[in-house]
Amino acid sequence: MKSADQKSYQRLLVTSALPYANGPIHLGHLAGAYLPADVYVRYQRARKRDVIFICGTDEHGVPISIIAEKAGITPQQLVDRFWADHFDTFSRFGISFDNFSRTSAAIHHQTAKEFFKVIYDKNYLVERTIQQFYCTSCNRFLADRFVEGTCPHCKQAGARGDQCETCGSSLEQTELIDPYCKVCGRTPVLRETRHLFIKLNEFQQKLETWLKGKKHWKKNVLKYCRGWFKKGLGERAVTRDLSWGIPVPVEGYEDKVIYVWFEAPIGYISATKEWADKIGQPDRWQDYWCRDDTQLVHFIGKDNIVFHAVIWPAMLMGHGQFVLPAEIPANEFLNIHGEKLSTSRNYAVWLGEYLEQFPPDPLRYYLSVNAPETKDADFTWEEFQQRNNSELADILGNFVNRTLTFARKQYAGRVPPCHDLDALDESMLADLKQAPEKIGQLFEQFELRKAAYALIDVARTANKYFNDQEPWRSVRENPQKGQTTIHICIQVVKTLTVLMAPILPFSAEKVWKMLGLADDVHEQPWDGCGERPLSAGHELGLEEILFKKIEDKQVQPEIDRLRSILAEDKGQTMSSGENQKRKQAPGIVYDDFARVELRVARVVSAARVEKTDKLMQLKIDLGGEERQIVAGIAQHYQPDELIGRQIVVVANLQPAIVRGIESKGMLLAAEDADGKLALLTLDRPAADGAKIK
Ligand code: B3M
Ligand code: ZN
Repeated sequence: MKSADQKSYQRLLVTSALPYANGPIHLGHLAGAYLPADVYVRYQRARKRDVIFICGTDEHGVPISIIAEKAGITPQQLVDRFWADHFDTFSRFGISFDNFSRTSAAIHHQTAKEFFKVIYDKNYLVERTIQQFYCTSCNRFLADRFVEGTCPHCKQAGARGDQCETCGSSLEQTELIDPYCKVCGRTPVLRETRHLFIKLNEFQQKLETWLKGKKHWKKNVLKYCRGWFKKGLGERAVTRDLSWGIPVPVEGYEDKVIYVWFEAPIGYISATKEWADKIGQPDRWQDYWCRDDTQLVHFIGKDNIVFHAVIWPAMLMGHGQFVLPAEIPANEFLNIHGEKLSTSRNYAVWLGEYLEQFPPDPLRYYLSVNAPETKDADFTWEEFQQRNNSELADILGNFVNRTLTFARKQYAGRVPPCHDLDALDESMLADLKQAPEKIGQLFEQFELRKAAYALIDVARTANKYFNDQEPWRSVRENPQKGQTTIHICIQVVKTLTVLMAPILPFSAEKVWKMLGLADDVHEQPWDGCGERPLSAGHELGLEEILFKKIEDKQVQPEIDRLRSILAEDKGQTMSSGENQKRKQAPGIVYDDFARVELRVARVVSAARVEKTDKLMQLKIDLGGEERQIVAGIAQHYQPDELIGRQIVVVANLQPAIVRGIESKGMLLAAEDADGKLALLTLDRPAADGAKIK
């Protein structure tokens, strides 16, 4: 087969970056590493290539430990919850992994340990004694993000032990100014500890030579790698003093774990092994990992480039028995309404919430046609709506619908025969014949945007053909011509269905049914799909609306929600001097706290917000002032449990519009690990409106 690098391969192993199991999946995830990979794999399956698609959750590392600790649960409980959550979300979006594994699985622990041992035995690891921060109150070494402080380069507070988010520099934790323990806030002390380091320098030359063969790779990937080579690859610690992770399989190191970024990519191998076990052919994984004619393709976001394009290949070279990545299509980031996505500020579009309102395909389409391929892309709800309505509904959906409706009305729902062809027919058929190859080439080169455009273009051409042939006229004036036109239009619909299946899998299934076809559209061969008409007389199914128009009132609440977060942030932005002061020390000063006006409020009335599961609309009395707030507590309290009670609210929060309802203030509640809420109430009655200090 002809791949992007023009080599010939026998099989394909496609992976998506292993998402951390520490929070739900959002739009940025989908656009970066999952949707492009899924579309690519679906296309390759249709080309009847030997391909498997592997992923799983990344379940170790410091952030997971911290989040679990803060939630009062074990890391295992946390990752169990998010493994299930990710699995569910990806399935509902049609991300068609052949296996979705996890790095806490026994098979991964074993595979990672074996890999580590090989690298160790081959003397690629060296022991070094280093100074590391230790928190005497938490009684532990503060690995990576367990320690924060002020960045020595840009002087911003809140820089992490491994990297400063503000200026992007990668850091040694001992460089931090005013370091503090991320968990308890105390100043740590320096202690000696021993770690194993991988001698990346020994691989530099080999890596550089290898990368010279990858000239067709995306510029962003090559640029990052060259930057690393220029600085020179040094030694990197591959062990950590942590309790959560995979124990280091080397004597004297039993109480340490393997660095998460060392073992996570090995997860691609373990997940393939698990897949082979599941299909009852336990050795099959070796076909994909141990043979040179496998094309290994890693889909990732740009923040993972160095790990996949430099460190992981070095590890694989060191190990010596596995294939190296052939392609690393790394995507840039997706912004939302012009701003960087931020999960901590909830400035994100969560996929679970999206699916409460809309089907998956319109988003799959929008993120394809607007994929962050070579530069950051911007998601807006307005453009989402507009592309759904004008491209999916008015062009693609409309063509399918008008063709099938015409056939049902004029030809009793059967495919009419094809007679002599005129020039327009010939040209339509010629376009159709070329379409699979044309779109296929784009998929092959990871040009998802262009492929999505080309798909809609076929439908656009077909609409024009329909209009130009005027079948409504020929059906009376020249019946044979009318039949031929609709015969060809049905052939176009059938071809379009195969062509749309990688990007729009759910819609393709629908159209296939509308065509009266009972087999699986995802099994249809791509090659030659433009040249396989349905035979005359074939009975079509019933047509239904393929893409519903999205109305303003469906997207407006989403836009309002994002705007209110931005407005809130602006409200909280202080003058830069003040900001500077605030950022220097960990923790907040009393003035910061005093800015938040907490008050006692009495619930006067409560009612669920219609068409939502979570929202409750409350009227509250702040001691003479009555206000309305909207709160996400409807799954935890009944309205009549609340009426008359005294609760605690943030009274000076900027008003926000939630699902079209104004909310002035925010109530406080405790949230436990499985999302259950408990309202803050008073120990004994106080005056309504009383200040809380
Ligand atoms: N979990 C980082 C991320 O989700 C990391 C990827 C691992 S891929 C081996 O961005
Ligand atoms: Zn501490």
